[in-house]
Amino acid sequence: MAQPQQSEEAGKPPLRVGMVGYAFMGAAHSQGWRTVGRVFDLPRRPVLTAICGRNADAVRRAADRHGWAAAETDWRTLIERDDVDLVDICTPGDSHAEIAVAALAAGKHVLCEKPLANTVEEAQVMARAAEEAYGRGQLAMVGFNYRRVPATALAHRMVAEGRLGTLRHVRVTYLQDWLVDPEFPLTWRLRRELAGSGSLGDLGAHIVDLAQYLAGEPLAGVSALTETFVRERPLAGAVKGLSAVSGTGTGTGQVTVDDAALFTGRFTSGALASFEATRYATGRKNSLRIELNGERGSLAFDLERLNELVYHDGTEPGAHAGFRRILVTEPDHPYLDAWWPPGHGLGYEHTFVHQARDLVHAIAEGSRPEPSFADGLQVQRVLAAVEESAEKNSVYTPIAV
Ligand code: SOE
Repeated sequence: MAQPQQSEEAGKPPLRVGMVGYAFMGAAHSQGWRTVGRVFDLPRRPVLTAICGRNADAVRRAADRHGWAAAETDWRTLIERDDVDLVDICTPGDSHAEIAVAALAAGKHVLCEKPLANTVEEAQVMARAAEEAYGRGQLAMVGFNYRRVPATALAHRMVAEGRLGTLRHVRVTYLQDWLVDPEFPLTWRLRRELAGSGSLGDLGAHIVDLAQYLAGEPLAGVSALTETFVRERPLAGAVKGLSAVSGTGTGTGQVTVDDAALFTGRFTSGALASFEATRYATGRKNSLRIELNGERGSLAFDLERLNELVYHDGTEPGAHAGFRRILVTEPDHPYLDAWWPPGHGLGYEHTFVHQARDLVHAIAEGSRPEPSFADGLQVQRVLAAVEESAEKNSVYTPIAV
């Protein structure tokens, strides 16, 4: 039996975590919880108390592999444990609402993977439950981890400081290619009843949240196209990497979600945005790129070069002006004071460490973590407007408030 992972700050009061789910996001979040207390000076000591999954053998192996002290096979048991303070939900979207609402009712703090839910209605119920729980001192966060890349956090700081001036454009793409092979099986991410949507909710949710976070304002409306390129896929087949869940059964099944979504948007300030989310960008593995253009300058970020932020200071005289690369590894850059000396970069996994750090501090201080469930609900409303617009041949669709 693995011992509870303890940070070196053993004197601090524990924050005992119970996780539901143990696939890709379960592994990434586990890494965050295991590492955060060893890097950051935290007010509470994260303890990996229990992990939950339906398959007893698989979740036992996951507990041993990822350092969880106990394994459960029923999330209802997990959320009732009196040695769990925080429930971390790393399951497909169809279970987010039920687990989060029950965990909040059981007196727990909650971290829920993105997208918050599979529908606006579910997200509304979750946001209401989080607001009521806040009154009881319980906190809830949704896991839009790309806000916690030091370079995007620096971009947010620079936009908020006014370095870009009035914002005119945000253009953001999130490109993957794991569905290009039509023989890739019909896993849960391709079934609406489990995933809620396809690229739109999986990748589009990230870029909508990131665009609104960096712009510092919500979208007011969108015009959209979506497409499902391969509508039928094999039910069975082993898959590697993204989803360990192989399909089951023989023959083929219907893909019931979008494969790609392209949409434009208008922010409340009038700034314009363009978005692309696809799993068919052959050769692009996990390519998230964003650029913001303002009256006084521009910023650009590429997840494939995540230790860098490209900045153009439009106030520089023409002879010296140009895009320059900021290496985001200095101690006064977000999160970096706890890591390595300048020039020693970080990676994708560290966004989950930073997510855990910020949540632990919010819980210790009793302050609302960001992004909140209300932020997650707003993203859900944008996704719903995208689908509504796409169904009406890209008619501009306002975002319901
Ligand atoms: C999809 O392939 C995925 O795993 C997303 O679900 C994650 O949120 C993203 O961080 C990586 O890609």
